[in-house]
Amino acid sequence: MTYTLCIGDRAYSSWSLRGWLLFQAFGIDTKLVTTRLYTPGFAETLAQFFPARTVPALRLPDGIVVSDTLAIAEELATRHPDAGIWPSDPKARAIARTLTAEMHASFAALRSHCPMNIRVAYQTCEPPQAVLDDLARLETLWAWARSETGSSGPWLCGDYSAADAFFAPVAMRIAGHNLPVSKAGQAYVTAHLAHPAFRRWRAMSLVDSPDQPFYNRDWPTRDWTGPAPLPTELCEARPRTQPAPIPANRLHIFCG
Ligand SMILES: N[C@@H](CCC(=O)N[C@@H](CS)C(=O)NCC(=O)O)C(=O)O
Repeated sequence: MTYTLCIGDRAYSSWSLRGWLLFQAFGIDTKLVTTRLYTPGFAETLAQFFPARTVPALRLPDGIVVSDTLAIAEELATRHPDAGIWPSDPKARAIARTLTAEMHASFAALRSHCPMNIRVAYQTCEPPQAVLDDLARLETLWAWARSETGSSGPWLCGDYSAADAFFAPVAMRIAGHNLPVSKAGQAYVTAHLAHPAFRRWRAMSLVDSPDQPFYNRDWPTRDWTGPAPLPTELCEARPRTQPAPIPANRLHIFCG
């Protein structure tokens, strides 16, 4: 028995990305079940994950469903204490937990004005003041984490932790919506775009299902400025359900 993680459209489901990174970025295996947001099949698939109503939803090996990313992070950290989901240093861990909880609960303006859409990059999204205020709050938290933990590398609290996994969709929003951030903020975004697990997700998100026009906006577009995606193929059969190791030059996504 192992874990089973249910995720939504990779291009649009920011919470699914967070949930998936909690496995992929920390070397924990899971089976994957995919579903599509805003389709009749969504509720049907989630019925197998009672009582979850949103993605991601995780079925633990003992059958219990954990239906929220923060709870998934805590559950995995408890079950895999050496995976590094939280920093081992108590002070850095408290900071990582604070950042993660803030991300989980806040930034409504950014989230609603700039929905995650990995398939498009905009020249501008005409950010209103509330979005700029959210960005300022994010940058305050990021700078505070670095200064308190002494992190001088790419990540906020030392090594990559759950806090970084939770901010990956924000990095995607900043890059995809060309949002104004400081040099330090931009460096953090760049680190996310180059992270192997994020690159794998992004490559898969470009081909894993049809577009959801609901997420499109009328803003002028531009070319993607991050690393080019690895060539990715959608395959009909699913000979294995757990993510393969990241191959050097090609990804296969098994649907069905
Ligand atoms: N608090 C939840 C939020 C999950 C969430 O809102 N997921 C969205 C997709 S990104 C969803 O399932 N939306 C479908 C719906 O609300 O019906 C978590 O942390 O996992």
